[in-house]
Order: sequence, then structure tokens, then C-alpha cells
Amino acid sequence: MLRFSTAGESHGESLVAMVSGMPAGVPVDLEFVNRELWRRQKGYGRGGRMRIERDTAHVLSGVRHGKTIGSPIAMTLANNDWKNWTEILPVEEGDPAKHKAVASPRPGHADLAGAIKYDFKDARYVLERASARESAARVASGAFAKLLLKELGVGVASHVIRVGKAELLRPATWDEIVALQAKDEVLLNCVDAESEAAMKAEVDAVLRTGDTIGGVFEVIVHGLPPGVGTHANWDERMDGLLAQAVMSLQAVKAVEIGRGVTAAESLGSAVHDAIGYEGDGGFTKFSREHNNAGGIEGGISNGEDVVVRGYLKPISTLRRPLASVNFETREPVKAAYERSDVCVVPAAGVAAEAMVALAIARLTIEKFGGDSLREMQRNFNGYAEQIRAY
Ligand code: EPS
Repeated sequence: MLRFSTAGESHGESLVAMVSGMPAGVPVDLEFVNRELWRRQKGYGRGGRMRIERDTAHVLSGVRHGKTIGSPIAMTLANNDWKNWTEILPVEEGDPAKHKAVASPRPGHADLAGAIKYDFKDARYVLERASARESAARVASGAFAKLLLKELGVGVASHVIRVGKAELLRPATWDEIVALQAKDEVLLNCVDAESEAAMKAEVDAVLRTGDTIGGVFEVIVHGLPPGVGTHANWDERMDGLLAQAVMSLQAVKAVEIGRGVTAAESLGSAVHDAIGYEGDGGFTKFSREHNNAGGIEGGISNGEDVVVRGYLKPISTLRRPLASVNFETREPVKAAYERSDVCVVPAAGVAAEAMVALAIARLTIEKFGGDSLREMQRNFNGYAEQIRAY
């Protein structure tokens, strides 16, 4: 089974990622992995930390001579900021006078619930791990899933469809969304210049007021054959796995598959994707009137693009902080503020691409098996032939 885990604190020495269950023989393009990390760092509304970091994956194992070898892939991603924190957050006991306690919890962050749970009178240790910095390790892991999927002709890409009240007002094509990944300037990762300008204006407004702003990103999986995932067991359904994968990202508060939200207020006749048989032979000749199901029916891919949206709350660290309480004195104070991003919707979309790629790669490996890429491609191509003749 494809699995991954991460370790590391935001201001510790490094983030750590480990991916196991990858078939052997997948070509590894480290420039691609690092480009993915770069994309996550970008976007209009990012804070000062991103000027310090230059996220790069240092691969320790599982890749030799440019290909995966079937053993666990271990990576570290150094935190450049660590040099400023060595005395504040030492592994050893260090000098307590140099520790930098976070005296009041930020509403919306893990600070208070985590401090109560782990018995700290300080939010420092909780926020260090709860920080969205951890998503860099997920992006490095997801890059490997994308490299595998690419060998099967499956692509994963994201774009931003809303920032605050500004939304993308027209449909986006797959080619437009993929083209965003090649851009060297990332603004709000929106396919439409006019909508992107409106999104930027939303960010500019909150920059002035010391507030933060959320939005919605959409991740598309393109080229996946029908039949991945299953209706047979609740914990193997593709929609359930994608929902958990995306919901687990920092600041995501809702996940939608296809037209999930508006479907609830519409009639069945308007929602479901009528079936035809005039397709131009992707994997099969079956075709659909539209893709409101977001490419998944009964927990199984149906051959259309898989469409997953993540709804991001505004970042909870505010330059003009909300009311809070001091951990020690219990007196009312303002919530802690060191520095923060104002808008991270594009970056969250990149992290969600990684999570979606990992979930889809897991199900793909489960369906097509394979200790090696060659074995997996053989099974994949055999299945493609089988369903073409269905
Ligand atoms: C982040 C690094 C963090 C924050 C942000 C994400 O850096 P620092 O805490 O040093 O400023 O910019 O964290 C959060 C959004 C959060 O809620 O904690 C990163 O690498 O993405």
C-alpha cells in the first residue's frame, strides 16, 4: 500500500517526509519535485517566511540512479529559518531564558485545544507542528505520486476559483489549468486575468486592514480510467479517501466533489450526468452530458475528470489579533502575533494536488498492483484494452 508520513516543526531544523509502497522503476526528476515545492511557496498574500525559505527536497533513500527502487523514500527539507531558532527551540534543554513562549492562543489555530490536550501553558510546541509549513513535506511526497501517475498518463493540477468574494466566473479547461503550473509568476493561480485581478483586490483590501482572507481551490485529476476505487467497502471509496486527504490540510474546512454543494438544492434531473455512447474513445465510448458528479459515482472513478474543491478558512494569525486569554494569568489579552500570511489559497491548492495525487496513486497501485512500474503499466494497459472492448 502507498503510505506517507511527515515529521518536523515549523522552526525546527528540517521537515521530514517518508513515502513507502512506491513501485520500483519510476523515473525521478528532482527538478520537478523542487519546482512543486517552489509552487507551494508562491502566491499573492504570502508572508515574510517565504522570503527566507527555498524549499528543496534532500532525498536520502529509495531512489538510485534516477529511479525509485521500491524501498521507502526518505527526504528532508531544511528550514532556513532554523538558524534563527537554534537557541529558542533547542532539542537539548538549552537556556530557558531564551525560549519564546506563545502566551496567548490564537482563535482558529490549534493553540488552545492542543495546549489543553498536551498540558502546555504555552502554544509554542503545538503551533510548531500545526503550522501549514508541514504541507511542504506533503508536497514533496505528492510529487512522487505525480511522477508515478504521469507514467500512466494521469495528470493532477489545481487552480483557484474564489478568494473572498471574488470568484472565477467562467469554466476553465484542463489545458488552461495545467498551463498555470508552468508560469514563473504566481499571483492567485487563476486561469482568468480579470477574475484574478478581482481576487488580488480582495487580498489588497485585507492587507490594509490587518485581516486575512480565505477562498476555494479546485483540484482536477485528468486521464484516470473508469473503475479506480470501489463501492464495495466504505473505506476504499475514492470520494471518501479524497475528502479525508484534502480535509486534513491546514485551514481547509469543507471539501466538495463535483457539484456536491449545489446538488443538494437542485433536482435529480438537473444534477445527474446523462449517459450517451458517442464518445471519441478515451477509455470507452461512453460519454456524459456534463460532469456534475466530479468524475466519481459510487466511490468509483467513471472516466470523467475527478474534480475536488477545498474551502479554505482565512488564516487564523491576524495582524490585528482577536481577543484571547493569557495562559498563565487568565487575563484578557490579544491573541499572539509574530508574522503571518494574508492569503494562502494558491499554496493550499498545490498542497491539495499532492494529497489528491497520493490518494489516487494509492488506489491506482491497489487496482493495478505492481512491484515495478513495468508490471503496473502492463496491468494498466491490459485493463485499458479490456474496457475499450467492453
Ligand atoms: C508556512 C510557514 C509559516 C507560516 C504559515 C505557513 O511560517 P512562520 O510561522 O515562520 O511565519 O507562514 O503558517 C501558517 C499559515 C499557519 O497557520 O501556521 C509555510 O511554509 O507554508
